[in-house]
Amino acid sequence: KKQKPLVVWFSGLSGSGKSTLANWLEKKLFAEGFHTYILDGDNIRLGLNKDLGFDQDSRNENIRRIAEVCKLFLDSGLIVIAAFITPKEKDRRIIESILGNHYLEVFVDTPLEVCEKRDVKGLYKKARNGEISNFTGISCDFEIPLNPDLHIKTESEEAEESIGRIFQYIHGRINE
Ligand code: GGZ
Repeated sequence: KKQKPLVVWFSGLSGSGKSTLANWLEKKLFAEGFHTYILDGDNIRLGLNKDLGFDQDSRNENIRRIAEVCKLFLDSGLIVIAAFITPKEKDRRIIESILGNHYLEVFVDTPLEVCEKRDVKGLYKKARNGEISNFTGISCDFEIPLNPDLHIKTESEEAEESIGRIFQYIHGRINE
């Protein structure tokens, strides 16, 4: 099957559901015969970017390097699914400047209260206790995306529906 490369970039708070959606989307694309690769904190922050922390400069550099890696994968023809908080609008524009119209911005919109209540990894609790500094949503700002291509409200839509909507949106752009 012939495909056109694309980067589907999920942005949103920790615990908003980015990775879950990324994995569902990969499954859906695989079932449809597309070749994909997921980039997320687990394979980037533990490897390539393990020298980076969570102060603003490190986050900017984190995002910039990831966008450059995405660009390499685009050259190889893949559909890249990236899942990073990407808290600043300025960084989203940097991604766009690196990837051009191959960049698709998806805002995973889950309210802070909901993410904090889930607190799957116990990080919000630690952030509230001051054990983690610069924690997005608590001690660091998340700027609401101004002009995302897709806006996913995880509270009012099942993941399956969201994935269906994303697939509808991108399938014209990834079919050669
Ligand atoms: C935000 C943090 C922090 C701080 C560690 N702030 O839910 P997680 O655990 O698995 O995902 C979060 C991940 C965020 O890394 P990103 O590369 O996506 O961030 S950014 O785009 O802002 O560069 C969280 C964990 O790292 N984590 N400390 N202080 N998230």
